[in-house]
Amino acid sequence: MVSTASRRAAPGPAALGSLTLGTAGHIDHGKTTLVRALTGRDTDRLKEEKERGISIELGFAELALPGGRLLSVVDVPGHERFVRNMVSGATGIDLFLLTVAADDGVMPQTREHLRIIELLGIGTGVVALTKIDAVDEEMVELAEADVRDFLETTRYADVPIVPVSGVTGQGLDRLLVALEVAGDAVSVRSVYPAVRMPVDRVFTLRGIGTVVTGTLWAGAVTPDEVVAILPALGPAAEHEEVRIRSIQVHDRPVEEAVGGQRVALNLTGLERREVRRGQWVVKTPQVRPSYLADARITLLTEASVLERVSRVRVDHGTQEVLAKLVLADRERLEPGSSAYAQLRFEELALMYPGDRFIIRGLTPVTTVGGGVVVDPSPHKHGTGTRFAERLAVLEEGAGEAIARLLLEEAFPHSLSRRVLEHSPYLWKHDGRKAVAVLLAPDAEDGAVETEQGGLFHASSLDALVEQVRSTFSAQAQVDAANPYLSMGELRSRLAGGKEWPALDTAVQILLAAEELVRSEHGLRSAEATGVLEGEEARLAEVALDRMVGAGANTPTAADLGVTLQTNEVATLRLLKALERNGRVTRVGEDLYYEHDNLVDLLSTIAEAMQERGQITLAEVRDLLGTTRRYAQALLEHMDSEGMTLRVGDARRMRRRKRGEGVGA
Ligand SMILES: Nc1nc2c(ncn2[C@@H]2O[C@H](COP(=O)(O)OP(=O)(O)OP(=O)(O)O)[C@@H](O)[C@H]2O)c(=O)[nH]1
Ligand SMILES: [Mg+2]
Repeated sequence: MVSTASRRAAPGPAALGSLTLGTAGHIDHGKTTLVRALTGRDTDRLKEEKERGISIELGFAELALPGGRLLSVVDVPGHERFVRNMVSGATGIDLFLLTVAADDGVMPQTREHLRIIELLGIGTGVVALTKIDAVDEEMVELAEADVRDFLETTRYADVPIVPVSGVTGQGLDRLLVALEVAGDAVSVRSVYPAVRMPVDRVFTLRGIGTVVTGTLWAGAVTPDEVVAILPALGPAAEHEEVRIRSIQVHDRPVEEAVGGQRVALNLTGLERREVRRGQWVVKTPQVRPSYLADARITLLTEASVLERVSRVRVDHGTQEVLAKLVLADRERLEPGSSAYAQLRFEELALMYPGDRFIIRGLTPVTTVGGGVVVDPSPHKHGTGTRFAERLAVLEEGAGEAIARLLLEEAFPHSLSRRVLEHSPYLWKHDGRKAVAVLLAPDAEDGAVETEQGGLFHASSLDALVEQVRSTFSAQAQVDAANPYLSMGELRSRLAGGKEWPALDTAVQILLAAEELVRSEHGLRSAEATGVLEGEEARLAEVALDRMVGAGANTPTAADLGVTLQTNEVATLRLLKALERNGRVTRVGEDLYYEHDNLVDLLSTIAEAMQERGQITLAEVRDLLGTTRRYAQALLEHMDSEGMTLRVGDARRMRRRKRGEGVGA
């Protein structure tokens, strides 16, 4: 199992580990006032915020709990126009502090914010019922009941509701205790174990340079380390190796910042305009930015039906990007249900498997749902059950099922064992174990490891081996004289001319099994018998040499055996192979003529026959200066080829049909 414990590992001086608390709640429900009452810090820093009396940007403060734990507090705006900023703040938090004003009760952004928190997978939190100083006790009770009713519709039915006043300080002690309890209950979040931080602010400090801030999601960073800023803002703006000069956590310099902490990084050699909110600071990025992501998405019960293709806003980390959302296996998605979908972004996004995001409509701009990334760099695809089935394997399958899928998809290429074991798709699994299961001798639909340490999907490779096998047998059948194929020919027949590593492996397998033979002419099926190679080919040339100028008195197999110093069986094998190659023709028992020689002999006979009208055996014998035996064999050959007709003791030409010629 890839350890996600690193998120909480190596706690800093705060000993209890770093947690981030995010506020949530409708506009004017007292979030900022409460944060100030708890921490002493006014997080509404902007002039516009002061003037309008509302929060716009994220605010940050540090809260020391009585038990010693330090919480990083992110205060978010409640205005419906700033939900995007709220999502940026809520991303990466560990627990929430939802405020509901006792004089107002549950309002639209009370619901929307808590839905967002739910969709982001935040485990727990506390509700503060604020402004109790402004209402009577009965109102407090009514408001509390209202909140409880709402909580019942969420996964947070059991979180405590603490009545407080940010103005008088009433109830704050109880609130701190409730936060303490909630903090202790925070379980390790299952986030991808990559060291990364979504950038929420960028500024320049005189004499120091560019500073970026954010909440570190996992892992640890130390000064002097090199990080990448992703996705690049353009082709000319790639910053893959940026050095961290120094780090601060809540305005204090530190030698190490860890997951869950509020972090400010001073980056060297980077102008302020070269980095912006929405980008990520990543150490050794294992996943690359992509225009596509496949995800499981969930539609809120309050949302309307989602059509198969729709345009949406996707809020992920601190980035908001427009996207086309394409349902993977259905025409429409009903409110309250979930399905797989492909997101096609208009800008590059950097998503890791398991990442949560929020989906908002274009008009009206309301939260409609959220999702979890299943494949951060899929191929572009439309709607069809097979896409959903593939995603189900990646999301819910056992490690070996995922590894098998990756091998199948990589085919006809192999994956190195190391790469497969560390695949981002196996982040929730033990990659080594998954691969070992596939390589076990009794594995069903397992993997094959090559000598070079590459892994192939076994059944795909089997199928290719079978294709290669039948390609060679077909070649041997079609052209017995030339059963050979070069690697290049095989490639163009089976792989469209491409370099397929699997094709080389398939050939190696068949060579090792002695089903294929490699010769000077290329590769051939071992079943292609009678072909002449090597020493046999040399002997055949010697035999042909003797036969070429022999006229009617062609050497017999026995004669040739003497010349070649081979036995009769071997000589006949040679002659049969030459016959298959079309170089010699069998004319009688043990009598073979070289092809061109035979053509000459037969035309001599045919011409004589034409002149004389007919011809006898004795005349042929004399004409060719040979013996009866050879003359007879030649005439019988002509008979059987349908060139001549027997008339008593003589032969004459058969009337030729159109298109027929004289030939061997
Ligand atoms: N009487 C009383 N007034 C409060 C209390 N909390 C906040 N207020 C007042 O309510 C108004 C809004 O408070 P804020 O803390 O700015 O509310 P907010 O939730 O941060 O608002 P946004 O960030 O804009 O969503 C201010 O005038 C506060 O003084 C409280 O507990 N009692
Ligand atoms: Mg505020």
